Amino acid sequence: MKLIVFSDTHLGRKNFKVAERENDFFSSFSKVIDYAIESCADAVLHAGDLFDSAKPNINVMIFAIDELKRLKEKNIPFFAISGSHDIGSKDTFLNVLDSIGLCKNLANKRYYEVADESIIMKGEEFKELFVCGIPGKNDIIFELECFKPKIPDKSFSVFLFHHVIDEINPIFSSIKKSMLPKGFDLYVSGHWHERFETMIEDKKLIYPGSTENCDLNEMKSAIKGFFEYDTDKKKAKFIELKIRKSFIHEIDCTGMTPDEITEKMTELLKPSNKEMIFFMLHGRMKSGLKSEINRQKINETAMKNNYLLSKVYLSQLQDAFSEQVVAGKKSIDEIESEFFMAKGFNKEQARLAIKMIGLASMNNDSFIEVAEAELKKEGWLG
Ligand SMILES: [Mn+2]
Repeated sequence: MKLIVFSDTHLGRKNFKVAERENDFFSSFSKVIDYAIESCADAVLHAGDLFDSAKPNINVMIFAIDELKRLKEKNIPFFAISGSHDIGSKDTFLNVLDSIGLCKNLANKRYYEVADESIIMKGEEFKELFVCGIPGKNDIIFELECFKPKIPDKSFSVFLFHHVIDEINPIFSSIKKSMLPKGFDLYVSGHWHERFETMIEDKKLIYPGSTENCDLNEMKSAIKGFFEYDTDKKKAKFIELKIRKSFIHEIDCTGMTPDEITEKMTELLKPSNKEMIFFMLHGRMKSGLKSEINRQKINETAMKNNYLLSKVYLSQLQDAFSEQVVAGKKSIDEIESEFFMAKGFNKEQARLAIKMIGLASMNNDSFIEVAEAELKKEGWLG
């Protein structure tokens, strides 16, 4: 059998509030569906975060319905689990898709049966395939050892989950690889947005990763795609998706003036084909304030040169030393730090709070995204 395996499609996500970005996420999804149909796949598997939210906007719902209908017309079943993004506090739109027969949500409670001390996982059978899974909730891990999969004889069995294992990243992991139920032929997980492959005993565990860049951090590595899995050869082939390009320029502005910095960025704005460009500025300027950097000129040049969007990040950049500081008076950082310590913050929390103020004062509409990325980088957010 041929299985198409993907994950973290985050339909409905529109990063940087640009309409085209929503279409980029749609486009990646459609390409996977096209591939499944053209390659005559037997089944399509999705490991969570199909949508960016549990209640997507109507245009997003219509898009998903239309795409899944294409699979249905070819009799290709679509198996999924809800991920951390599409679970919601009460219910998930995945259950609507399930109810109208376009998807099997294996995280739906009808697939579990409580029996004595254990929970039987019933899953779904299709031809010789057996698929079951758990929703991408962290509290489910406490019940994990109670789960008893009911794997039919002579089937090719797949376990879907949506958790980061310790082997990928001990800080961001919510599950130990050793906790996963044994006896499956293939393990597929989402939540980690980069492609990752490992083994569980002699069986493969694959993370296809996200199909588009969900944030600025992801754009740094930016290889996106999905897996084609051959159950006879037990081979997983990664197929790369062509996505919109982005350029990230980290510029050390130490010893530069605001005009020189503006000029340097302008030079980097070569004619584009609707790419995205980001300038991350750092260091201490020779003179002037960061507000003197001409961001309007950068924006206008970027638009003239056909970029989809351009962003200048100043949070790591420092104004030139003011005379006050040189004269031995307190810097703004010191004053802020004292303020937070007086409020009962420890040194580390105060440092982080000051960093957040720096980000917020950029008055940037992607503040939340940037702040989240920073907190993640610092290990405060999973
Ligand atoms: Mn995700």
